[in-house]
Amino acid sequence: MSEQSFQTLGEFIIDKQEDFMYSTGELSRLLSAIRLASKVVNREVNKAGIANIIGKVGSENIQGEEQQKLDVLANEIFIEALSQREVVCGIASEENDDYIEVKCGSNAHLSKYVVLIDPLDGSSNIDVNVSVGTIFSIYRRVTEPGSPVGIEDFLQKGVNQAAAGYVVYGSSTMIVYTTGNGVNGFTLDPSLGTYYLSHANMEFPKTGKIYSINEGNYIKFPQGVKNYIKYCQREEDDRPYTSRYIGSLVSDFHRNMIKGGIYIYPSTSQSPNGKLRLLYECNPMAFLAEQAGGKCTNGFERIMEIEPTELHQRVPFFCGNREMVEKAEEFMAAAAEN
Ligand code: P6P
Repeated sequence: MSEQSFQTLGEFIIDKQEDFMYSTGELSRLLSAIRLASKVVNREVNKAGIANIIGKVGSENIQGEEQQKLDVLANEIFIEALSQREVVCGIASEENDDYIEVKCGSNAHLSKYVVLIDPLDGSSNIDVNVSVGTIFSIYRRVTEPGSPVGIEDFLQKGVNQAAAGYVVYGSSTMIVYTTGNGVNGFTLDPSLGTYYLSHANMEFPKTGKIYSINEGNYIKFPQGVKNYIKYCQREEDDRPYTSRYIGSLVSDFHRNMIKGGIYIYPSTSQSPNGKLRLLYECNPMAFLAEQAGGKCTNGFERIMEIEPTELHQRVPFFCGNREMVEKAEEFMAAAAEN
């Protein structure tokens, strides 16, 4: 094998441990648990078509969405990996109605972190072999160490995140994460089962020409969004922009961060708060976006400043290049004035 010039994710996590004052190594162990779980999920995603685990288990999650078999499996894999290592005291998942107090082992309750996760985002794409992702958000608990974890440990503003990231199970599998010191991407070498640093210090390009939105919902969009879409399509200056929408948030976000673009899931007449969930989709992606020089709002205010009220609450979501998000916000503000 040619000499790999990349640092492994494991080495990187240890090297960056110094970024944390009084680091106890707990966050490093937490990130390592996520790394391991992602490899197991990657194996299952890659064999989905063969292992006949495609399709639905006939159950629904709290979102009322039919759960794919892989949804359920991915959820179990991440919960198991996080629980068995006594690195978190609580877990909230898109697939679970309520949060889970981690009791495995004698010390889990002493851990200072909670994790919120969307174990397999975009899972409806699995049957058609389109990339999917895992999204995670990590907070320090606010309740007393050793006491039972409480809902207040999960209902924290995005600005309080200790770390956030995603796994994209695409043409290659990558982990992209931040601990507040920039964004770094690691690509899995499946022949070795090792992630290597492949995208150091990821940042949105200064400009972007891609807009990602489900235009099938056009008629239901707020007027400001309709006006912004028409702006993207007009033949003037550097436009028309390119429309790219995979239907998998992680994949659309990942492409836009590399090539430059904006992803919008706005409120609609049917869903006044949009579709995406604040705590385990919008906040982690917002943390990454801001750390990569981008911007993330609900069309009017910073996503990471929104005070959460419910575990599965939804918010409108505008995320990407700073200048593209600000242009979209201009159209939202102008429409709101009329
Ligand atoms: P729609 C997947 O269910 C998801 O949460 C995101 O990954 C994706 O961008 C969006 O919903 C797709 O939603 O309504 O356009 O199919």
